[in-house]
Amino acid sequence: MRTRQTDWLAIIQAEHIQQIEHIEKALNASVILAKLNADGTFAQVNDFFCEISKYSSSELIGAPYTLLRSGFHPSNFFTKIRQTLNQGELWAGDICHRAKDGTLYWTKTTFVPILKDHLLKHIMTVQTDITDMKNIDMLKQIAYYDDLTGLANFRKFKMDFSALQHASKPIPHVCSLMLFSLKDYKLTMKRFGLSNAQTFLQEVAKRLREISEKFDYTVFKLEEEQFLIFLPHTHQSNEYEHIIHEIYRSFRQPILIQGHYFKAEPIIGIIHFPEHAQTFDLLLDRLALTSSYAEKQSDRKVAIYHAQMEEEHKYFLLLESALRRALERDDLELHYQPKIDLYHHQVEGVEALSRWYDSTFKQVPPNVFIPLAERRGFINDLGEWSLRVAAERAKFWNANLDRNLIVAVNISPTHFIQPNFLDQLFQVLEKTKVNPKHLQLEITEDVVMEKSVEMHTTLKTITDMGISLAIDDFGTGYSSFGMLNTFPIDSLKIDRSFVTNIQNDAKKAAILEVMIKLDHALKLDVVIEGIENEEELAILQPFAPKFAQGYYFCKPLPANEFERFIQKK
Ligand code: G
Ligand code: MN
Repeated sequence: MRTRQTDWLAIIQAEHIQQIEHIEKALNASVILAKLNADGTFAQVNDFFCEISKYSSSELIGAPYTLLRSGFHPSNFFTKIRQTLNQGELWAGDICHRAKDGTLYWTKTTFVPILKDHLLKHIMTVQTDITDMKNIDMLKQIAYYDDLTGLANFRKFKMDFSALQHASKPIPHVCSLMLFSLKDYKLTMKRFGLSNAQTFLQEVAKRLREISEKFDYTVFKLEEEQFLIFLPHTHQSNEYEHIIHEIYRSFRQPILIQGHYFKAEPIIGIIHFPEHAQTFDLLLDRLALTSSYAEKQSDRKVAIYHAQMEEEHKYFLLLESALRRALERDDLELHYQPKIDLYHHQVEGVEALSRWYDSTFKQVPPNVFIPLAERRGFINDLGEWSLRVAAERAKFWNANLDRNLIVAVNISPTHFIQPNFLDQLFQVLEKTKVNPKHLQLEITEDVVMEKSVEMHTTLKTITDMGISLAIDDFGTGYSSFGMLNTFPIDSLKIDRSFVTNIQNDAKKAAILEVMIKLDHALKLDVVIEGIENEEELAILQPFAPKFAQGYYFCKPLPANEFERFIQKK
């Protein structure tokens, strides 16, 4: 009836309706459309909606929108959308849906609230499929970012670096790189498990990122505990000095994970581009070299690349293969330094010390070759060798020298915390048939003081076997006197730094006096190490130390010379 009317209003209305129909047709043919009821259930869906969601319209109508929930978004995601719509506002964003067959699809989504009398009546949603784009984004995320820490990864660094260098041709962009790693990370984490290691790395990443916000640098995550810090500016400002300072300050604070404190000591290698290396690969090789150099520093483990490192690197490679060979051929030697009982003026025991003479490298000091074996991963073999040789000696001397003699062996902390340490020890006992009472292990206080049940059990197992334990270099680490009581320790060997220069340092004498008193208080054998002359001994005399060791009494001697020394006594 209406169409027959010819008044203006009718014509306009007809045109409107036609226009709306056209729009609806166009929309239907191109986008995913649905109309929802105020309670969030489907009222109407178009073919595209069915096609992409793989549900039929009869399955969708009446069902809640959350039927398509993918689990990708946080749990309050839809509640928040709902709040926006209830306020009469439009919501737009990307949503990940789950189709009927379980596959995921992404849509760029708009929800439009249809209000009547200020109340939400319907919701219209218009969507476009952006699954392909999202997949590419996600692939990029996977390819260029570290999952655990969210930091950009090495691939990203390589790309950024190359882009920067290309952009600044013909003069290369001047910049610096820092390789950040942590001392003893792998060993510590091996003992505390993967999930703790991951939490630990997240905290490390967080601290580095916090510092990066103060300074203009980018952090990239490499393998394990390695991070790359990229300083895009010229290094002439020495900005890296401030950064290193901040890093050290930040990592002085131990990391607490499940009741365990993890001390993380940074190792930092620095290299400048293009000053120190002109190609990307060379830059990274030399940075790695610089980092291994930094690791060898005793105090602050920081190093800046210099050409001499290459020479030293070659030297250490040769030294390493010579050491491995010497170990195979049994070319190392143990020397023995007597431990003197000052009350009875006799040799109470003996400390075995490894020595290495090589025809090319000459006498290599133990403080060079032991850390080398630790770094290069064969301290186990070296440690096993010294345990076995010392045990054989202990067996032989106790059978032939007509006296009881305890042979003490130094155990490197890196060796001691290996999972197979106890097995090795059992095997040595079995092979050599030594009486465990004639064997003592010298370990450092940091190893003992670690508050783990595991450590306590290990120490107890050792003493249960009959082997005694001494804490070596006492006073240089972190032990608390209170804890000494709780460990099955037999002897404290006071670090020789307390004796050095004691003539001019009254404080040292006072400390030694207290430590000697521990002898009675804790029922421990206290051994003063490093007494080199009569003067030093005289200063200590009033405190009546019972045991001592040092060049003044006897230097470490080869086995046969030690036998002669002891027979003279
Ligand atoms: O850490 P430990 O106490 O195990 O160190 C033993 C080392 O100390 C050996 O290399 C040994 O040669 C050395 N040493 C032993 N007695 C003395 C001494 O009186 N003075 C100095 N400077 N070194 C000593
Ligand atoms: Mn020692």
